[in-house]
Amino acid sequence: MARIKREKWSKKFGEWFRKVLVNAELMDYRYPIKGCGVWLPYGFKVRSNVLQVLRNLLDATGHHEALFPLMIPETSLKKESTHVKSFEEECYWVTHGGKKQLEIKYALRPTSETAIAPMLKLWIRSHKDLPLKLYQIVNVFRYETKATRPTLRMREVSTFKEAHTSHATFEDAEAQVKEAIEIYKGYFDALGIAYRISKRPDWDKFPGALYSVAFDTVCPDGRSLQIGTVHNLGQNFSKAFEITYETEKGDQKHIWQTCYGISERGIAAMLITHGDDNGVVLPPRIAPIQVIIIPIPHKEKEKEEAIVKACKNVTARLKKMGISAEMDLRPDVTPGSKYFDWELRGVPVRIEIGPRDLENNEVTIVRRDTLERQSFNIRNIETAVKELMEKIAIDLQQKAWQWISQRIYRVNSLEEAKKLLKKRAGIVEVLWCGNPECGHKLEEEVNARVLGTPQDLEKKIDGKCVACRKKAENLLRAAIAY
Ligand code: 5CA
Ligand code: ZN
Repeated sequence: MARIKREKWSKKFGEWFRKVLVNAELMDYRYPIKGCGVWLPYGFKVRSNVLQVLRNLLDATGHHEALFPLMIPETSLKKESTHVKSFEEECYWVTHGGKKQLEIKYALRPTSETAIAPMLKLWIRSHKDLPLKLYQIVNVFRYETKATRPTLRMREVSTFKEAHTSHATFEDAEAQVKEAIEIYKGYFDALGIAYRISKRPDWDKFPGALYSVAFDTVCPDGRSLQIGTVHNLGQNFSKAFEITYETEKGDQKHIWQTCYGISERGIAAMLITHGDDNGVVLPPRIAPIQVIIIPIPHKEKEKEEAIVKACKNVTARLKKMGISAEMDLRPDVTPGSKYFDWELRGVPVRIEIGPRDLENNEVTIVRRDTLERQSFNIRNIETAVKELMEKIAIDLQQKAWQWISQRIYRVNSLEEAKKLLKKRAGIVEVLWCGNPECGHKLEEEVNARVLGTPQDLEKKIDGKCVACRKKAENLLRAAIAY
């Protein structure tokens, strides 16, 4: 792989990312339909490990995994008017069964509110059925008109985790939004991704929602990337689909709903956050292979055999500890090429064993993230590797948070904000009166996107709106967004 230096990332990271996906055998994007890609076996393992983190978080908080059909009849999709207005244009439509034209066409789900709602209507009878917290991990289809990008903007989103919850009261739905935000924090923290949490402005909320809260990260080029969203749907869908429950007193009331979704874009954010010149860098929890053990060849047969034996021994001991360790014993490949291959694939820890190491009863351990080398006594190898992996996870996360904090700017004038946005410096925060017009002023000219108001800050607002100079009510974030 032609290496792309990290200094050039600001401009070249898109190219780096496309190359690394293929070269590290994560995804092949050359499928004959634009916006569709193939998860390669190694990438699929990474994906599975990421999803395990997510499933654990959801299952531990009373969510139940289910699986709904892919096709949604147009009659269902059309029931909630704002929802359909936005998604109609983005749907792939199934119009024929064989040669016969269908009477009612089916949409390939762009998201599943309208696939789930008719079933909730059948299932939910009384307050005892609530809350009901479901999720599914499926592919969804969106005929995206913006430029598609592997894993970042797909037309077949292959890894869409959507949670859909039903509640008796507005307050319960509000509490669910808070829980969902905590779950996503835990998820992105496990992947070592840094983020900001913002309540989207009214003009950019999810179609059919009361309001939307989003997680955004910042890419190496200074553009923001929306990596997850949590929506309070209010009663919009329950009214459209007439989903009611019997209260304790015996009256019928419409349910309150929330939904929250993330996709392979989060996996992409993990790769982009930690990657470097040499390829991807995987957090140890996510890495399919956590430790790669490489023997340093020796001319003398006996010494060579002793080295291989030591490698096998170390591998077995690590495996016994539940660590995913593998040896690279390929005979005709130089150690240098082996390092290159495993660095590219992001294996967090490399162990080299050579003749000198053996003489000293030592092994050489190299961490993927910093490429630092250290010698360890072979006797303590288990503890050394365990501790190192924990340290790598913490360091990766800290580095990511440090990086993003240097790309958040608090500014006092519209000019300053626009100047920073124009050069894609990251996320800018300004004082705002709450008037959409003032928000749009920030978006105009530089083609920025308002990300919304902070949900992750203790705000003391004191000052004037950057656009109209009236009293500010809140902070407003904006960035050039992907
Ligand atoms: N029904 C709601 C919650 S499940 C929903 O569809 N929300 S969404 O439209 O905001 O999508 C959830 C997340 O999926 C987004 O925050 C974004 O990170 C990701 N996503 C959306 N469109 C794509 C796409 N075309 N390719 C990859 N990821 C996407
Ligand atoms: Zn204003």
